[in-house]
Amino acid sequence: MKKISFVWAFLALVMSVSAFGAAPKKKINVGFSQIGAESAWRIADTESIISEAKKRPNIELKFSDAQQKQENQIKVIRSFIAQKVDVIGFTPVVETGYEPVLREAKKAKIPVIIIDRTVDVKDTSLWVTHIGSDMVEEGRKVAKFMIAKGWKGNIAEMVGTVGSSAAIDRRQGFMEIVKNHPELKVVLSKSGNFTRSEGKKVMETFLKDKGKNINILYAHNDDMAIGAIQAIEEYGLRPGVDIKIISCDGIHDAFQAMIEGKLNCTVECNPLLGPQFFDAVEDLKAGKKLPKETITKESIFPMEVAKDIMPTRKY
Ligand code: GZL
Repeated sequence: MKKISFVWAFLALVMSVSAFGAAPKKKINVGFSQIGAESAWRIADTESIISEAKKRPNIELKFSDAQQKQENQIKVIRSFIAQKVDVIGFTPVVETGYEPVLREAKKAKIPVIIIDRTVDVKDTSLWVTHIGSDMVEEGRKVAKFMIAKGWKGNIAEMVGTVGSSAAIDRRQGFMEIVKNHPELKVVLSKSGNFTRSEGKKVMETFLKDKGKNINILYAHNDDMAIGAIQAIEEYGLRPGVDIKIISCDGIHDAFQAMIEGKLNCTVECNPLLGPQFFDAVEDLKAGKKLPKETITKESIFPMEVAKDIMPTRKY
């Protein structure tokens, strides 16, 4: 008799709980380590991640800005592990040096999703999936644009952050094509670390060294190109005319510079990765199998289309 009343009491409890609404679903705790705020591209990327997390009530986001320092990223990833987050997301400042902390995450059974830049790690089991651009292809697009436009002469290359996959790949794709075109010659190459201020400083050194003998500037991102444009004008030359300029990202200020005739082309690199990142997080937690790689679709914008396209741009 006692047993039956216990069963009824238990059923009544279950019914009452469900009558007052099911117990709140456990949130998915995500720790994200962002590189920094070095460029307009990065700021747009951060905005995309944070705003997307806010749209998803089942996501609890712990967001950290590493101020472009790898040691800060490693430290905060360790703290995410200690806090036992459900998923770790990050964009590596540079390609190497993350293997130990990725092994610690794996040992703690915390899956890692990489977006944007990549890591150079043999053991690909250390992360679940990568979502980002094909930056070797972006470098190829830069070279093919120069050739299609019939550009000739001395190229100054402004490299992104040394050791980053973005800089390595954009140079690799570019050189793969240019090496077969003797009319294009890289005579200067130096890192501006993807920032506007360093881009201006590096361009000043380029101009001091080669001045009017620079025919083309290839900047690995728009922010460095915009810094370079200031230096070229202060030097007394016309950016986009005396020195042709092409860069990567496709930020708002690049479109403005193209409308003003100071930048000749920008190769798009999409920073709005928030929705794809959190879709991957939710799919992962739902037990779905994720592709190892998801490449974002991108375009190329010559100055001639800047005025028409600019109103459609989201970053
Ligand atoms: C590219 C990204 C680069 C951008 C820069 O995917 O990693 O980092 O081109 C940013 O603007 O700093």
